[in-house]
Amino acid sequence: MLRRACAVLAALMLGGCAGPGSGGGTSEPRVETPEEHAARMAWWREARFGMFIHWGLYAIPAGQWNGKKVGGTGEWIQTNAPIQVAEYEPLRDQFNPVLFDADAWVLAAKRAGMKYVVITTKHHDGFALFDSKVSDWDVAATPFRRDIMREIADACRRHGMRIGWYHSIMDWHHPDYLPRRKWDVRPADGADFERFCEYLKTQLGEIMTAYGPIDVLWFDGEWEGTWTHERGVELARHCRGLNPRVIINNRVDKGRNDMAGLDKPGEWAGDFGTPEQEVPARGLPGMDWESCMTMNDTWGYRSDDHNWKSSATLIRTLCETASKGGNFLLNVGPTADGLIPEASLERLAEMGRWMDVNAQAIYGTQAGPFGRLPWGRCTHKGDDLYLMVFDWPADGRLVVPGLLNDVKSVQILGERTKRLWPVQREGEDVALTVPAQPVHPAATVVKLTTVGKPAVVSHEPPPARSGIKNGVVELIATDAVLDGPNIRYEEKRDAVGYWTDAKASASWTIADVPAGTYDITADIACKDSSAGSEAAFVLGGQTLRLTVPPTGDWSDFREVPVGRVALPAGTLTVRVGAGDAFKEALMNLRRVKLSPSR
Ligand code: FHN
Repeated sequence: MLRRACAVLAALMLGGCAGPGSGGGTSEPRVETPEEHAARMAWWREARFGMFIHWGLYAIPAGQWNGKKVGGTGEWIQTNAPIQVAEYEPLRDQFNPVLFDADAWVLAAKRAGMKYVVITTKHHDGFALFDSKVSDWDVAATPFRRDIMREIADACRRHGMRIGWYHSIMDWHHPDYLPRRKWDVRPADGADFERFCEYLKTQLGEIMTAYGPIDVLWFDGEWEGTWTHERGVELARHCRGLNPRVIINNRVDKGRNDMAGLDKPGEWAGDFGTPEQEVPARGLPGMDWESCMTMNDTWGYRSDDHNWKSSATLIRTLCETASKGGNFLLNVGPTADGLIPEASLERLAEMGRWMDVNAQAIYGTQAGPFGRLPWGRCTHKGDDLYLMVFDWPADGRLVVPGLLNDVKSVQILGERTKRLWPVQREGEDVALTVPAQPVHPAATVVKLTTVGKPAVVSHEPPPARSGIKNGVVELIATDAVLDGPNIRYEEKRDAVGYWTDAKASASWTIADVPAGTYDITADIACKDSSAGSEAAFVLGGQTLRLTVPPTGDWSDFREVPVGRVALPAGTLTVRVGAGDAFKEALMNLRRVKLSPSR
């Protein structure tokens, strides 16, 4: 799990790299203390809100190639079309974003209330938006010639914004990167991945030193087999050796649990988790994480993507991430001319107007103390609770459930009349009388100051966890360690899904399981058309096979018997994978239960 321990592990990587292809260690590792870690993360935790920028050659085709629309996100066009490297390279000669204005971009972020900018220095197509000494597949070789990282870094410093470099490990252009794409006709013999890793480290050295100290390294494209945990740990160590203050995301290593973004159990490099296009279902105490999202459906610009999220949705997502103790990294995909799309600017401006009034409910706050709130979200700072009300009570009565403290004051941010708003204790709850109309339709913030640190009684059931209850071993989806392609935990189904590859598996390890004979059952869902695959449940040195029955659809869960097994006492590992038969997908799996046989 992405915890202090991982940060300490990451901090152990001070100095150069040891190990294969890394140029050898240059300094003794030093453990970063929790206090030092907290100091290094302090600005990031305070910031809560940043701008993501996906920009590169792919903005030129903007989702079309040879007169045809290419599906998928704009920055993936080379693979989705596909476009051979030799055909893609001429885009370099067309890149001339004469309307690019780094100050305008950085100010748009700042005025939206964002505190940091993370921009693609190199995406998967391998093209560098900076002047690299080790490649001419870079902006210096374009008609534009200007060093974009230089201009962004200078603008960020001018306007007091923190600087983040996104850098893709996966590289579809470099001849030494492996594996080759299926569509790539270039021969792979002679390709030397170690040599690619040296190139990767050299370019990272360039972007980490040529523009002054930068604040965040946002790695991506770490999911392929050639990139390993060992390489991730070494690379994080390399980067931290260049700048011990830099904050590095968890995609430098292999711990990420797919789009859910947080680390699987274990020790992984990286300072924060990276949920993508989603916000974790609940606050994750002790964990740093940042949800990254698009404003429409694409990261890199597509001329045909007009599916914009409303400003209200984006404001509420910001409230949602902050209410769970996370950061929100919101993306813009500038055009080939160098302009942030008007629709993005409109939303940024609207978010900025909301932040002008309510920023104190976001910056430097922690996850609120409540479980699910019927009317909105809550953040917390000292004795202040920021009630971010999405559904404003038409009857003027806002109930705060389970708040045990007395209330010192109630202030509605942005409310013109600074009057006192009556408070009524109703058993464990506190009822506030508020005006009939909200201040902002998306979210109106009620700042409630308590007497003493807020204390809340929650009737929310604690989040279920895997473990042994009354002799029954329960293994739940959210705790599964997932391995293999595509498989992921699906928040909305609370199940392991996307089991579309026979190599994928889900496993659990539970200590202190009593000896005995157990009946195994599984909560599964399987669309009728995909039924008939075979699932293999491997535990206690035995394999139980289940022919997956139809349950109707991927969300229709049913508990099905799997078999009976005798187990010795001790630590139990259960691994679920594909057996011999495999259809469209194996199944969705919500829970595995081992009940002592009667
Ligand atoms: O493949 C990339 C994608 O293009 C985009 O950069 C996102 C942003 O986080 N990351 C990868 C998909 O997870």
